[in-house]
Amino acid sequence: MSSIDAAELVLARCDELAGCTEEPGRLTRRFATPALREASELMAGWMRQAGMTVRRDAIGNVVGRREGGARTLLLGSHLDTVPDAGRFDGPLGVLVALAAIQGAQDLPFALEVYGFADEEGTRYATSYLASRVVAGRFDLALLERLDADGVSLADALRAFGGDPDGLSAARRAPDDLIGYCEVHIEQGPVLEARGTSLGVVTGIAGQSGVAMDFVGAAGHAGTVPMALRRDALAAAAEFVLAVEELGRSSDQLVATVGKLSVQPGAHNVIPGAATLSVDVRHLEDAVLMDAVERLHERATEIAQARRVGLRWQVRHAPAVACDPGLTELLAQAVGADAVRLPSGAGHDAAMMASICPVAMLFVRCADGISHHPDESVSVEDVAAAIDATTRFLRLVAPPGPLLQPDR
Ligand code: HGY
Ligand code: MN
Ligand code: MN
Repeated sequence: MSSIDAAELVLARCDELAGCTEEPGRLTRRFATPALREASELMAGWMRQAGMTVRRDAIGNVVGRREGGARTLLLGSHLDTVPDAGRFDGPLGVLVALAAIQGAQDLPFALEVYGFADEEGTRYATSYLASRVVAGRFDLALLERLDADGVSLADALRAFGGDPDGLSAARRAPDDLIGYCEVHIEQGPVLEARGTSLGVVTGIAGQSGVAMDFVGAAGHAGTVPMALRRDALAAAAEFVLAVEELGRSSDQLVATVGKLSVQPGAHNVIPGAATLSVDVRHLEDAVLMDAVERLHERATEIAQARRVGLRWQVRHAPAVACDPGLTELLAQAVGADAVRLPSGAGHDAAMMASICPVAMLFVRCADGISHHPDESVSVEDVAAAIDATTRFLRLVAPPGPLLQPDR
C-alpha cells in the first residue's frame, strides 16, 4: 500500500471513530462510556488486522502487541475526547502507529500500540488517567471520585469491563521498555506558519488544574440590599478577569477558566455558590507554581473582601523533556531540517516519561485549531507522518548506549 493510501485509510478510520460518540451530532467520548467501548472495539479489530495480538488492561486501555525480541517499543495515544471534540486529537496517533508498523517488519524488538482510555480527563477531572496507571503513578483514592452523575470512577471502570482492584497489573515495568513514541496533531499554528508537515517535540509543558468554589449566600434578588449580599458569582467574575490578566502578564504563560457553574442558578436568586475550573500552563514548573500561588492569593483576597468562602484544590502535572536520544532518531527520520518545537498541550508521553524515554512527532493541523470540531489534517501530512514513523522504527536499533534510560 502506498503511504497516501495508508493515510487515506487512517483518515477514514478517524471518521469512523468519530461516529462513536455519547452525543448525536457532536463528538464527545469520555472515559468508560459505551462510546469509548465502541471505539476501543473498532481499534482492537484494526490492531488484529495489523497482525497484533490484542488485550485490554485493567484501566480499559486497548493494547496491540507484535512480538519481535526481548525488549519492547511502545507507540500510541488516546481514544477519549473532550466535549464537542475534533476527530484527530488522540486517535490519529494510534492509527498512524498502526499504519507505520506495517512498513517495518522484522524489527529486533517487540512493538506495542496503546489506545489509552483516558487522557483528557473530561469525566473525572484527572490528568493522564490511563497512562498514569501504566506508569504506576495512579492514586487509588481517585477510584472514589464521582462524575457529574454521581457515578464513582471504580463503578464506571467495572461497568466498562476494567478492574479497579487489579490496576497494578496494568503497570509496565521499565526494565524491558526501549521507549514510547507518540504521534499527535500539533493543536497549534507553528508548523503551518513554518510551512512544514511534521515537527519533533522537545518537551511538554507542565499543567496545573485548580478545582475551586466561591461559597456565598443565596438570597432574594429583589429584597437583599446590594451592600448586604455575599454574591458568589460576582466573586468568580472578578477572579476570572484576574486569571486572564495573569495569563497575559508573561509570554509563555497561559491561564484559562474553562468551566463555571452557578448554584442555585435562577434569574431571581442571588448566586450562593460558583464552581470554577482553572487551567494554567508553562514550560517551566517554577514559573507555573508561582503563577498558581499568585492566583490563590488573589482568590483569597477576593473571597475576604466579599465575605465569601473559598475552596481551592490543585493538581499538578510537571513539565517533561523528551528523551534526547530517541528524539534525535525521530528527527533523523523526519529529515535534516526537522523543525523542533515544545508542546503546550499535555500528552500521554508526559506520563510515560516516568518509566521510559519518550519522543513525540507533531503533524501540522489547519489554522492551529484543536479541541474543536473543525480540527483538520491533510492526507499528505498524515502520509508524511506514517513514513517518518516507519523510518524511526527502523532507526531504533536494539538498545545501545544512546537509548539506555539514564535512571
Ligand atoms: O489539555 C490538554 O493539553 C490535552 O489535550 N489533554
Ligand atoms: Mn486534547
Ligand atoms: Mn490529545
